[in-house]
Amino acid sequence: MKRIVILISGRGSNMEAIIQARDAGCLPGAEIVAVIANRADAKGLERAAAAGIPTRVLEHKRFADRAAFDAALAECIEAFQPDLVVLAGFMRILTEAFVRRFEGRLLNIHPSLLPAFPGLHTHERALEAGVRIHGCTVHFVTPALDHGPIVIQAAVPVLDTDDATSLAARVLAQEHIVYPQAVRWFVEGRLRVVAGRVQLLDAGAPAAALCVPQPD
Ligand code: NHR
Ligand code: GAR
Repeated sequence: MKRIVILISGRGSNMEAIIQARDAGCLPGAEIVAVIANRADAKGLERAAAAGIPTRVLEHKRFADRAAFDAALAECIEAFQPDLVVLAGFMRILTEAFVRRFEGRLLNIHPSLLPAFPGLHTHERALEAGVRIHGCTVHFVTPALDHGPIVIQAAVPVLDTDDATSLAARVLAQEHIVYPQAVRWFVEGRLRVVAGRVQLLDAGAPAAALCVPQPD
């Protein structure tokens, strides 16, 4: 079994999409061994606990600096011996030392079509820039923020009537599809990074039964 640790900061809907994919049998060979939050009030913690997944809280505010928080976070993660660490709406920039420790087994979902709009407030910035296409990106995490090798992206149209809330909701629906897909590929051992780019091994294989989250 591939052991997965999920890091969250808030709502945890991407975490929930991965849990749902597991429950639907769409992540064979994957075990979600822990959910860790950097905020005690992260709503996703309740959902994880309700799903029977062990949870931990490590509040960044209690640490002197980023290095100290990241060292403690790494220890907390390592205790679960993960094969994969998934950032799902995790809102703390990670130090190079942390990223190096988990490099190659650290995924993030970012709410833009990278390399456009790295960093925060992506939906507002997409509207401001007037792009007609927006979306989300799953990537391997590297020390350079939001610049790691890209695993999968999904695009959505930007409508004239959009505000940041409506655009974020349209993107989020796609996040819930592509993140479980990326995790599945990782668990299947089908992702290889060559010269900073992701190769999907056995891409010609028959597609797995379409596993998409069901609307609430
Ligand atoms: N760390 C590294 N080294 N590389 C990446 O690619 C990372 C990362 C940590 C998080 C997620 C990322 C995103 O998808 C991510 C990718 C937080 C911030 C941020 O500025 C930026 C990008 C991302 C996550 N955080 C503020 C900070 O000072 C705090 C903001 C807050 O608490 O609300 O860390 O967008
Ligand atoms: C998602 O849109 C995710 O892409 C984004 O925050 C949201 C988290 O939602 N991540 C970032 O902005 C990282 N800086 P969730 O908690 O419901 O998964």
